[in-house]
This record gives sequence, structure tokens and C-alpha cells, in this order.
Amino acid sequence: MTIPIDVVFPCLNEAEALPVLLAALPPGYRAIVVDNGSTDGSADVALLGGAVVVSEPRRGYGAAVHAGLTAATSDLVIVCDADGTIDPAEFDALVAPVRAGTADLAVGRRRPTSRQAWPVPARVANVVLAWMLRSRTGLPLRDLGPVRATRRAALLELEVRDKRSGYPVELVLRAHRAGWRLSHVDMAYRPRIGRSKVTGSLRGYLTAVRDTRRRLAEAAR
Ligand SMILES: Nc1nc2c(ncn2[C@@H]2O[C@H](COP(=O)(O)OP(=O)(O)O)[C@@H](O)[C@H]2O)c(=O)[nH]1
Ligand SMILES: [Mg+2]
Repeated sequence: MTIPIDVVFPCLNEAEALPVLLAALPPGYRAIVVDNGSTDGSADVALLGGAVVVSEPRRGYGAAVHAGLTAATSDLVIVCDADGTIDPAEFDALVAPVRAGTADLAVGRRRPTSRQAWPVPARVANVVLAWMLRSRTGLPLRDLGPVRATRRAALLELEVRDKRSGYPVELVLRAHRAGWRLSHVDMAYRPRIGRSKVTGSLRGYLTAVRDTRRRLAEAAR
């Protein structure tokens, strides 16, 4: 029997999305849901759905991702939003370049399935951010998507420190410094189930902009 690939799902109040998401997980993957202080019963829903549940009381996307990576045991890992935007049926395609050794980091490039799937302000911010990171690193980054695959030990060795929404930017900057090869995999991006915590809420959006700026400024020093 082959060892399943761990999929880390950072989760803050995603009780609505989790049943659909976990039921869609193909064979060969194990879900690790990192409950980040949810108040909507996400942890119970995740357990019912067959996931391993890890509890991370410290709020923030980066804190949740890190806790999940620490609990994971597989060689290859996927980190994916727990909001139902990504179809786990596409995980095999995402993992393929890392498995084949042609990339160290595979990032899902979002292909929205409808206009509602990806709000315009979030799309614009993402284009600008991807351009900034591209020009800084030379990496072929087009989208800082909500799903990525890599090797767990290598990722932990990068020592990404951001505990909040600056995590993906810091990851790309550190990956570049470590000489990683990045590859994009097109993935359908569906409207999220439930309310957005980052780009869909003003508070989350402003925090994301601030965290991201900080990481970029640090890298420029
Ligand atoms: N913003 C935020 N998201 C968290 C946190 N902990 C876990 N998450 C999860 O991180 C993922 C990203 O958030 P999401 O609302 O989808 O952001 P969006 O994709 O920009 O709309 C989701 O699966 C959240 O449930 C946290 O403390 N803050
Ligand atoms: Mg999301």
C-alpha cells in the first residue's frame, strides 16, 4: 500500500464547506484539518468527514498551515483552502510536477468557473502581487493561489515565519532564495462555500495587504 499524501486544510469556520470538500478527496490523500478557533463546529464536522483534526489556537493562516505541516507525516504535502473553491479531484495534477522532480513547488493557477468565484478587487490585488514577486525573484509566478504542493521536509526547512496572511508571499521569497523551481498548474476556481475570511472581508483584506507589504519590504532590505 502506498502512503497517502497529507493535505493540510487551514480552517476558520468552514463547517459548511467541509462535508463537500472531504467527500471529494480522492483515494491516496489524507485530510488534516487545522481548526483555528472555529466557533461553528468545524472540528466536529471535519472528524465526521474522516479528517485528522489538529487544533491551533493561535489565529492566522500561517499559524494554521504551520501546525498542519508539523502534524503531517507524508513526504509530499498539499496545502489547500478549506472553502470549497478547489476540487480535490485535481490534486493528482497538482502534485505531478513535484513528484516527477520537475518542480520543487507547484502552485495552483486559478481558472475561475464563474464571475462570482473571484471578486474583482481580489483579482487585481493578486495580479499586482504576482507581478511584484515575479520582477523581484524571476520566478514564473502568475497567481499566488490558495493551493500548493511541495515536499514537507523541504518546506519546513525554509522556516517561513509569518503567522498570518503574509505566509504565501514569504514562502515564495524564501523558496526563491533557496533556489526552488516553481511551476503552475491550472485549476478550476469555484465560488467559495460560506463567507471569506481574507479577501472577501474588509478587515481580512486590509490585514492581508499589510502583512504582504511587510514581507516584501523585509525582502527588499
Ligand atoms: N484569514 C484567516 N483564514 C484562516 C485562519 N485560519 C484558518 N484560515 C483558513 O485559511 C483559508 C483562507 O481563507 P479564505 O477565507 O478562503 O480567504 P480567501 O481565499 O482570500 O477568500 C480558509 O480555508 C480559512 O478557513 C485565520 O486565522 N485567518
Ligand atoms: Mg479561499
